[in-house]
Amino acid sequence: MASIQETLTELVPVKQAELVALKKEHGHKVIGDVTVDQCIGGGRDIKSLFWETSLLDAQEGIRFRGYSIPELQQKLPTFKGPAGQGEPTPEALVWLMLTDTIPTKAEADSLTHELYKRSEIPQHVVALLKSLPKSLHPMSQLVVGLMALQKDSKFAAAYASGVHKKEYWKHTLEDILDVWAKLPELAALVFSNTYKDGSVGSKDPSLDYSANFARRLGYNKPEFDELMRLYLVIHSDHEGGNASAHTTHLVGSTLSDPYLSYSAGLNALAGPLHGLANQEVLGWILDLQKKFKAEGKPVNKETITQFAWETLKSGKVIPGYGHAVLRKTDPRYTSQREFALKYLPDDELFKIVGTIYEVVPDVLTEHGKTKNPYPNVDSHSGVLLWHYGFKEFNYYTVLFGVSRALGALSQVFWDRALGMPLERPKSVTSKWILEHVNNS
Ligand code: NMX
Ligand code: MLT
Repeated sequence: MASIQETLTELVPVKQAELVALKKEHGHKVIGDVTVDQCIGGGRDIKSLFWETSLLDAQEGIRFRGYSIPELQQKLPTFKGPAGQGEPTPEALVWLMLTDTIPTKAEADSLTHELYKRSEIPQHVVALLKSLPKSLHPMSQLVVGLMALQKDSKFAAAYASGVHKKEYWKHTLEDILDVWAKLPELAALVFSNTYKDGSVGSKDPSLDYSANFARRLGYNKPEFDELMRLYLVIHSDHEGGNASAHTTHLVGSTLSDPYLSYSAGLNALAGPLHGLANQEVLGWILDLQKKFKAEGKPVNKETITQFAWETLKSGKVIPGYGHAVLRKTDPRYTSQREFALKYLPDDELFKIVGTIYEVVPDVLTEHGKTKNPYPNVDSHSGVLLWHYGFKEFNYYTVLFGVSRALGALSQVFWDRALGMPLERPKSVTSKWILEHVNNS
């Protein structure tokens, strides 16, 4: 059986040739126009990014290399064995995102093993993390840790030694495998430094990436391992335009190594309109519970509607709802709901999430601003974690950060392998726009 490195070594020249042919045959053809609204409105729907690992349809949601989430659940190997025996593993998904092929169980396991081998964190990083104040947000701690690991970047070392550009991808792949391997370890250290005594649970080579991450965080229940697999799979990639993936790609295009590139992506993920929304959702639900308990009222459709309007009238967004490009309920919400129906149907917060779904789309529609009144991935993830006693919700975005590395860096691999150039789109001033529209 070929390793991931051997598989990619065979594939890279094939994909390079395909891209050359695509450019030669179709390079001059038009795939979209840009309106003034798009230019000043965050670039929505402008097709200007090249992203191989996933593609989003505004109505249907995300597909990874052509597969929807339910299809991944039917086709990808699981921890126990073939597809269908539980949730797919993130390692299997990574194999798919990198190679465009569904892996066998043995291939997915070989990646698990490869990552396990690389997972050690150097002592200087452990010490650095321990020195950070507990009050520093876990996302900031994660970025500090990842930046400190950059000392060992194999791409940066190869570049400094003058390696030929045709070889960049090999050193980039080395870094990417190292970052994937070490991120859960870093994340577990951040968790323990912030909420516990600085020590982390032990890992076990017979377990997969997700179960080992769970052990490091202090969780030792097969059901929680399954949740971790689902979580790491569904948060991994959301095509290229989302802020964390796009930032990673942009920084990577300067030939910054994967540590630097993904640290930048994490900083984007830490914003409340992006990944931090999952911590905000939990806070919102707890606030509403607290408020109505204090007032002696039940949490039901009526009180949730009231709370949603209060949020909107105070000039805040309802976290977990709306999306920049999706226009229907996020399939990642649906997959988490299905998990909850299977494992925790009677959970109180899960029921509240369900009631929120019954009323908030109508409230947002009546409010009349948001283009998509339906829930996104962040509206459900927190309550699943909470159910298993994972209540440190300021930390939730770190889990998102461990997952998003899988997709964003799979694309960075292909960026280097395909020799993608420095990203540098054109900007214009308001004066330029006025002159342009008046002259056309
Ligand atoms: N609650 C209240 N107002 C909203 C919401 C919401 N959930 N979603 C959109 N709007 C408002 C938005 O703020 C904007 O108002 P204004 O004209 O005053 O600036 C208006 O509706 C139009 O926005 P859209 O074009 O629908 O959305 P946009 O593409 O600008 O923003 C989000 C997308 C995701 C930033 C926005 O829907 C939002 O703030 N949602 C809540 C935060 C959230 O859940 N973020 C997580 C997204 C997923 N992720 O993991 O990254
Ligand atoms: C994501 O997963 O990155 C979010 O849904 C945001 C986006 O796609 O823009």
